[in-house]
Amino acid sequence: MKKIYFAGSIRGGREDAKLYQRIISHISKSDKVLTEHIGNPHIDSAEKGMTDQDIYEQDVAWLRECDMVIAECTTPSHGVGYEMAYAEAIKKPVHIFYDLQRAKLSAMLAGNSYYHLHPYSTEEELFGMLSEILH
Ligand code: 6IA
Repeated sequence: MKKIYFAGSIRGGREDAKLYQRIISHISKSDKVLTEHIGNPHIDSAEKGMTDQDIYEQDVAWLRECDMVIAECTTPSHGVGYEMAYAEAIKKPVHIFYDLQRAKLSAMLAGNSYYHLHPYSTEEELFGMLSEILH
């Protein structure tokens, strides 16, 4: 079972939280998602008691532990951008998904050949590509 670090926007905006939840469920069928809370609609209360420093340290530890990073980057997020760069620096494979119609993916991700980019038009396409990556 691979350990997957799933990244998605939190303070950048929660418009896609339900999509994150569906992606996490899909990955969890075959692999272990270290960051299951990303899909939690009540993340504010779930993280109660954790300082920003706790969150940062926990997430960096999980990034170091994981076998692969999968990010949904349609909603822009400083935290996700940071995680993408961190994952590259420690040479973890990184797969970036984004909705072709809705996303304006940053040139700092779109222009970096290190990343495996997966633009999609439908969720069916997204889940098809996801299954292939996890295969
Ligand atoms: O800048 P953002 O908040 O959108 O960054 C989102 C990314 O940073 C996610 O991929 C997470 O891995 C990480 N991250 C940011 N905030 C948290 C968090 N609690 N818990 C876990 N990971 C986080 C924030 C709770 C707060 C809204 C009360």
